[in-house]
Amino acid sequence: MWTIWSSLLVPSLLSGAEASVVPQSKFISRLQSVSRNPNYPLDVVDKFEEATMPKVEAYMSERITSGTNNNCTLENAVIRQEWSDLSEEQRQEYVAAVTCLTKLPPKSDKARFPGAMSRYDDFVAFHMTHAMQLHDNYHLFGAHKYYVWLFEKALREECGYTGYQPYMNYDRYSQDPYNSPLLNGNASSLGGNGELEPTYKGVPQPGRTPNIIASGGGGGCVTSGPFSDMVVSLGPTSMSMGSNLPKNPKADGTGPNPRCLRRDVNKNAFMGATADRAFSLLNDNAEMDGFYNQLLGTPPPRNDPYPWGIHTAGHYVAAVDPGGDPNTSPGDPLFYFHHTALDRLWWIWQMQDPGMRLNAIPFVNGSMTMPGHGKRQSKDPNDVIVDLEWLGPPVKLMETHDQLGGNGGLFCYVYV
Ligand SMILES: [Cu+2]
Repeated sequence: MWTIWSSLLVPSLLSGAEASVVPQSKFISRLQSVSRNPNYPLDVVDKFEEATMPKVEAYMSERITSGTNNNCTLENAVIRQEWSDLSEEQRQEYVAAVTCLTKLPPKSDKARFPGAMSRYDDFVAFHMTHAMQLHDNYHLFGAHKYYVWLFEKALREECGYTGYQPYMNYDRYSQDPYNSPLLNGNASSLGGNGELEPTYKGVPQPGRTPNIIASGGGGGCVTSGPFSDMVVSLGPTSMSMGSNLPKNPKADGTGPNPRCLRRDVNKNAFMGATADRAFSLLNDNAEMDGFYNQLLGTPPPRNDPYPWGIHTAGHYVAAVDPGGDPNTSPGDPLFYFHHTALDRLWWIWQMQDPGMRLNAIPFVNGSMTMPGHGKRQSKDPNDVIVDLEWLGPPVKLMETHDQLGGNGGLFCYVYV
């Protein structure tokens, strides 16, 4: 396959004699041997990611020299891949592992979460009761990195999954999400669209023009593919965007409320997270505050038909219930694909200048926080602990910023 790496080799090849001994690191060879879906040529972000890998190598060799890599190396780091780059068998193995997690008994407190039916729901239960904390300016990146990593760990250790958490490259699906390997409703997809729910209009976006992510024609129960028989129990909460949903017996949504998974596969949302937008996010922001604001779409972009920001866009590519409820959003397995995609973008951004960016946190001086979740904060980030309680042991915030040796070396992964 033609890649930036192979193009780097060309001048040496042309120069003759030493062509056969052009050094290529084991890491680069390893990444090049990862299979790719030929239907999706590398986009501008994929190429940017490839071009970043020599920086990652330089950075890791410094870590190894200084003895701070916690045994993580680029030879033993695991590789997270895009959904369509996995084989159909690998995709089905992932789906089977998630389904397995929805059948294992919960470990969360039964009295507090009578609606949590499974190990899968343990994660939803945490997110729905800690949404404010998880989305403040300290936690948005690091806490979600840890949260997704713990989910991946549960899939592997409790359900025998042999792969790693996939991400979604929104751009691959933005032109025709309905027929995409992600959402076409085949056995190797994450399930299909919801049925038409005429009262579902979309996701209001007050303050933006347009001021709604208009419905893509779904909004009701998913009827095809994996998760069409998923039983959603927790929620909805007061923040739900769904329409015609059965009410939860408990006011905070923690009671049992068995119902179908509802979706609206939505091109208007996908279009807000295309590769050109992700590239601008990565390339136009040397400072964390700018990266964070642009990711969240604040201030709202003008003269843009899809002015959502990639974070919001990615949440609504198919979400209604529970995926469209900011509290219970991990109740739709797509959540993990979205937050893994954001984790990848964050990592690529960090690795442009690890010395400056690895530990960067937005708005440390506390003048602003994520809109709608704002209370002033001015803690020293080194004092912040990410405590996911029943999901895993507490970790220092700065440990969650480092996917190549962080969390005592338990984090050790790259993206391709
Ligand atoms: Cu979240």
